[in-house]
Amino acid sequence: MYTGEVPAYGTLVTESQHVNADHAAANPGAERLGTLARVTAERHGAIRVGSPTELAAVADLFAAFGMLPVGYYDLRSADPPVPVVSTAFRPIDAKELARNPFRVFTSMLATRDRRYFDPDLRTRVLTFLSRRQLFDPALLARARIIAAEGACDAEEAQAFVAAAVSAFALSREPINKAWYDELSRVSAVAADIAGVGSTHINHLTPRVLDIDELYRRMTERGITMIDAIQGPPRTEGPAVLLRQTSFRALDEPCLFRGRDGVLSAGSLRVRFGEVEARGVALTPLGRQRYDAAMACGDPAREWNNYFPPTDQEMAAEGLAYYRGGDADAPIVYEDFLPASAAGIFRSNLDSDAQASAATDDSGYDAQWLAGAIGHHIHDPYALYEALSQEAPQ
Ligand code: OOG
Ligand code: NI
Repeated sequence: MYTGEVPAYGTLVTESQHVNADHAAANPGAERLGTLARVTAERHGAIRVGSPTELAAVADLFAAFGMLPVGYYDLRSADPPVPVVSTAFRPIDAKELARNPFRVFTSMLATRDRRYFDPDLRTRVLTFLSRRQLFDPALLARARIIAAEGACDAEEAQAFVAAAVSAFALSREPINKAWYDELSRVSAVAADIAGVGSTHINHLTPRVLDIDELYRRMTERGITMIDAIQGPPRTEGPAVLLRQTSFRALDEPCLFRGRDGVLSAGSLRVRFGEVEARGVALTPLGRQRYDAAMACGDPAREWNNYFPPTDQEMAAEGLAYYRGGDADAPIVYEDFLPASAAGIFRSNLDSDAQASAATDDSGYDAQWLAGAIGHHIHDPYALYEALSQEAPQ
């Protein structure tokens, strides 16, 4: 669906496959962070929803695919802020991830935050959201049964996946222009989420073994990437966490409905492309070091003052996770980075959020979100810690 709708994504996937094959052929140890087959199949996507009810529906749908909410990201603390709180749906078991290396970063509009939504606007947003239906109730009912049974037969799976995919296509329904514009003044994200009647995959991200090379090749092919690769710099030592970069999709035609009810042709830029490279997962101590390195002004230059050059030392100093503590068995970072996520959001929006001087008494945090959607949100560190206790394979 996405290749059909966003042609530049097709180019990205093709280039990513070439980069991976070339990199694996030229570097004997290239597959230490994942086999060529897995990395080349691997994707993450992103969607955005408006309310806990909608997020709970997403959780039910993805549970049928063995994807559970992991981690809590508050992008309101980014600079500049994005008025959403997020989690990511993915398999939590290493064996399942190896066979099903898919994640969906899922953001929820922060309508309880008064700095962006005064009580009147919040009420109107909630009313709008309560009238729309992101997923067919029959699809969700099937999803709940599949999740409970842990399986379904192949024929049913085909129909189920096709129905789930179509729920994430970009809608061609006319958009109420006045409402969309009012929300755009709060934030482009608010309009993208609550200005339209459905949700859509806004990007899909292949994984590469060498993101600097991919960046070069995409630029060569005439696709303008954002200025920088987000996340840790390229280093000589072990790759850590997650590096990512993106490009803007083209304008896509849409229909706006004016106050007078008349339809007019317009365009929106709501979908884009992104690519990622993954490194070893950092422990809380390693993450503190990472945050300090990134705050130092020139992380690429200063990196060696924060991190040792070998996996042996990373393991011995308790900075990163390795299976059974074995430096030859790095545990890949399977999650996201809030600063990079906010950078990815921002690079693809026309304007930043306009915060008022009101105080935030929303109470948003991981526990609040878990309670609001009625699903446990897994702690990524607990998952890495448990895996590090297992013997290398
Ligand atoms: C999500 C942006 C976050 C990433 O890779 O960090 C993300 C969005 O734009 O909805 O996908
Ligand atoms: Ni992404």
